[in-house]
Parts: sequence; structure tokens; C-alpha cells
Amino acid sequence: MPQPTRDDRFSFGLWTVGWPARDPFGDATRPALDPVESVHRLAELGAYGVTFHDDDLIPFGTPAAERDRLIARFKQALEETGLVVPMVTTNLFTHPVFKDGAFTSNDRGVRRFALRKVLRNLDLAAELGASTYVFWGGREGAEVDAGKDIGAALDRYREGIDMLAGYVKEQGYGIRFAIEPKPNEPRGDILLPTVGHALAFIAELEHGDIVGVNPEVGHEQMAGLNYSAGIAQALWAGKLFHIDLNGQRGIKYDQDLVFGHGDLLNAFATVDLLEHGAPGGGPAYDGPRHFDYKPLRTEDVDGVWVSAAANMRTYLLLKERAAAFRADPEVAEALAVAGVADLAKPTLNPGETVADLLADRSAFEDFDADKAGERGYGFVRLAQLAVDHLTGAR
Ligand code: 3MF
Ligand code: MG
Ligand code: MG
Repeated sequence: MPQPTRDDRFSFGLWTVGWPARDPFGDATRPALDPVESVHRLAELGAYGVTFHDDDLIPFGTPAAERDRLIARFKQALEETGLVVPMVTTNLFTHPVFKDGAFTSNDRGVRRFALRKVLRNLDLAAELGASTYVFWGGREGAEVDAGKDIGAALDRYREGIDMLAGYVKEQGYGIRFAIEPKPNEPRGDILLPTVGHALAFIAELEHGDIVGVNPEVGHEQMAGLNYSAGIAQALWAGKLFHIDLNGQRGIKYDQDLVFGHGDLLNAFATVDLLEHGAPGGGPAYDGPRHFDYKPLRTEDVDGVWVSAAANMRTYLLLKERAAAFRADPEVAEALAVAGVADLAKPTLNPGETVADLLADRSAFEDFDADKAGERGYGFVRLAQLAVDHLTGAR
């Protein structure tokens, strides 16, 4: 059985294993975890990295001297274990001040406070050697259409991200930003609800060169979208800077299940894509395999660590299965029948003009559309080969 090692580059948010399992209907079912303990336990399980929101490490409102002490003991835990901090993020959603948003709150004072909160934490992220800074705007949204000017909100979102990206460049921090889309929850509707919306927003930024996306499995699936197709477009755009892996079962509240404990077939496609890149030769993902899940509320503290290990185990099992899928000659043949690699060939010949295409009778006048319409692509056979590999039948 595969065992996780540092080379697998698995990372976890402090807020994942540390979730005390308080939900809108019930109290916490587990004690809060000391971040130092989480670092040690994650290292023992084979993770290489730990990520956090400012408030996961330093509770909101902590005085400066206490803040320094908390950071120092966290750094000591990192030194003792060799764990790294690949990504850091800001909590711009828990405190009541952010109830109408942070960068896009209707209250200008709140917007300025949010920028200051991020600036302070960016300095810490740089100090800890993080290369990615995630922006999940969970409160950037609305429930009442008349209550939010969406265009103005996007202007303020752009103003905030551009100002912060400019700061990172000025300081020479070498940090890239990753925007995490989500369609809803906690707001009724959240701005930048999908990977596509986020990519379109990034194209409007002054400093878009250092801004990409951090797609989360469950968030895309909450919108009924295909996660592996979404990250394939982000890879295509050169914008897949980070990922949040977890599980989700259909269009409902954000479940944050263990990776693979939702749509397992799409998890297989996801790992296959992350590890091997697109079949036509697109780039593979080279960042951390980051889990953003919640141990079920039914689990005790031991169950927390069982669930953390489960994420990595699922990933490694799927990685093995995906490698076998790619190496299978029958899969290669089915891919050929389906014409998957043929799609990589440009539709026009080198240097071909519109006039050339218009003059090519074989493309239209003599093209037998009925015959081309008879072709079977064999996609179902391909799907079943994936299922066979996934279930260990091949
Ligand atoms: C919420 C999330 C967030 C983000 C995090 C960004 C609290 O659904 O997924 O977790 O991932 O804020 O880093
Ligand atoms: Mg989430
Ligand atoms: Mg997330």
C-alpha cells in the first residue's frame, strides 16, 4: 500500500484538522487543536506542508507581544518537523465586521480595514517562505439584489487585489495570488462564483501576471460543474497556481468531505490530469496537493487523524490507478479510436488562409457529412476502462 512521503507534497490547512465541528445547527463536538500539535501530527502522517488563515494561528484581536509568541512557537514546530508553509491566506469572513464583505463591503472603513489585515499577514507569509497567497472571498457577495452594485463591487475587488499584488512586487516577496471561487455559502451569492468567472476577472487586473486560481473540488461541484474540466481550463490558461482537494456529493451545501469520498470517478480524472497533464500534451500541475476538507462532525479526535490520512491515501491510490490506466495498451487503442490525440492537430494547415479553406472542396462541397456522422467514438468503452482500472479489475 502506498505511504505518503514529503515528495508527494501533501499539505493541509490548520483549519481542516483543527475544525471543532461547530455547524449552523450544533455545538462543537471536538476540542480546539493546538496548531503546534497539528504540525507534529501532520508531519508524522507524511504531509510536507501546512497552510493557515491569520486567525487560525493568531486569534483575531491578539495583542502584539502575544502574536509574536504564537508565531515563534509555530516556527519552532516547523523547524522540529521540517514541515513547510507553501500557502497562507486571510480570514475575511468570521468576524461580524465582514458580514457584508471585506474588499467589497458597502462600508469603506471595512474595506480599508480588510486591506490592512491582508497587508500584515502578507508580511508574515513572506517571512515563513510561502509562495502562494489565497483569496477566498466568502463574504464578498449578497443576498439582496438591490443591496449590492455588482459592477462597483468588482471595481473595489480589482482595486484591492491590484493594490496588494503591487505591494508584493514592490517588496520582492515572490508570492503569487490564487483566487478561490465558490458559488454560494456563506453568502447567498458570492462574487467570482466559478473558475471561469475568476479567470475573466484576472484578465481585467493590472497585476494579473501574478494572479491565478485555487479551485476547490466541492465548490465547482456545488455549481454542478465538472472539476477536472475546470482545472484543465485553468492549466490551459497557465493559471492553476494552487488547488483545494476534497469531496462533495452533488449540488448541496459545502460538504468538505475527504478527497474521493464524493464523485470518485471525477477524482480519478482529476488525479490523472494533475499527474500527467492533458492527453494531448498539456502541462501537468506542479504545485502542492492541498487538502481543504473537514473531518466529519461525528468523528472524535482520533478520527480526525484517520480522516487526514484518508485524503492522502485516496490520492496515492488514484495516482497508482491513473498510471496503470495510462500504461494500458487497450486504453491507448481506445484513445486512438476516440481520436483524443487528433484534437491536438490544428484545424487549419500551416499558413492556410480563409481563401484557401474556401477553395478546399474536400472540406465542404465534397465532404461526406453523412458518413462522418456515422462514426462511433467509443467513449463508453474508454469510460469503462477507467472504471475497470479504478475498481482494480484491470
Ligand atoms: C470555504 C473554503 C475556505 C478557503 C480558505 C482559503 C475556509 O469553503 O474553502 O476555507 O479554502 O479560506 O484559503
Ligand atoms: Mg470550501
Ligand atoms: Mg477551500
